[in-house]
Amino acid sequence: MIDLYYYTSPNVRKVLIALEELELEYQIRWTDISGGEQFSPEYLQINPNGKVPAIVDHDGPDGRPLALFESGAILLYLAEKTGKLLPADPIERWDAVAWTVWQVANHGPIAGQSTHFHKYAPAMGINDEYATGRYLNEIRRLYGVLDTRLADRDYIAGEFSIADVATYPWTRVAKGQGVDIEGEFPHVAAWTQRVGERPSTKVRVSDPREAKASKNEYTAEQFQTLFRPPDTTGNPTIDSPEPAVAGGNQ
Ligand SMILES: N[C@@H](CCC(=O)N[C@@H](CS)C(=O)NCC(=O)O)C(=O)O
Repeated sequence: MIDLYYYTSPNVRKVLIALEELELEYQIRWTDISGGEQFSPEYLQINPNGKVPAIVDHDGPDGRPLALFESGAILLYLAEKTGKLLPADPIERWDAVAWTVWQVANHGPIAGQSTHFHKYAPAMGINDEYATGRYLNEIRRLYGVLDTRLADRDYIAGEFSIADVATYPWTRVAKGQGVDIEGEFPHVAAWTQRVGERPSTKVRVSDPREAKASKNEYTAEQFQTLFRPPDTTGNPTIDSPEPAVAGGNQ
């Protein structure tokens, strides 16, 4: 049995899709990141970085329990555990790993920031033209890279793999990133539709909190917990350290 530490989010959906594809037994451990549950001492034992997803595989290597964080590491682990979702041929396999790392190191983080400045911050009355433009330019560049890749193949690494599993949950919500996939990146749009037809991508979490969380509407307090913007009241925070004493450098 695998525990999936879950909240409605693209990074967690990657793991949900993989578990469904691989037909592994799992249970949802609801983790309310808008209420700060990712920072509880118990959860930090599982993910010291205080984010979802994380898993605990109670039947891990040699039957020992394994706690794992970072969606990319989890996908690689599940692929290794089952011998599925990665090509058998080493050259193709490393290609699939490279595209998986591309997603977790480039596409995912930039899509997240683009969503923040395009959607979440404006909903709180915060409009930052520089940040919005910077992340939108970079996410559009990344979709261009993916579009070129998908021009002559059905899946990112030839056969359906964890590279597709990692990327799909973010392309399906590209609108929130400020990107018009259908209009600008036809190969990405066709691939998103193709992957979205797989039953694994249609699974719904039955927890009653899911519907509310899916709306992505946050109170000011939840917004602060989740996004931790710099404190504008003048109190020192990690983002705005105490100003140096005038004439400082002593
Ligand atoms: N690199 C991490 C990113 C995880 C991540 O950013 N998770 C978000 C949800 S998509 C989260 O837990 N946010 C809560 C917070 O930042 O406090 C991964 O791929 O697993």
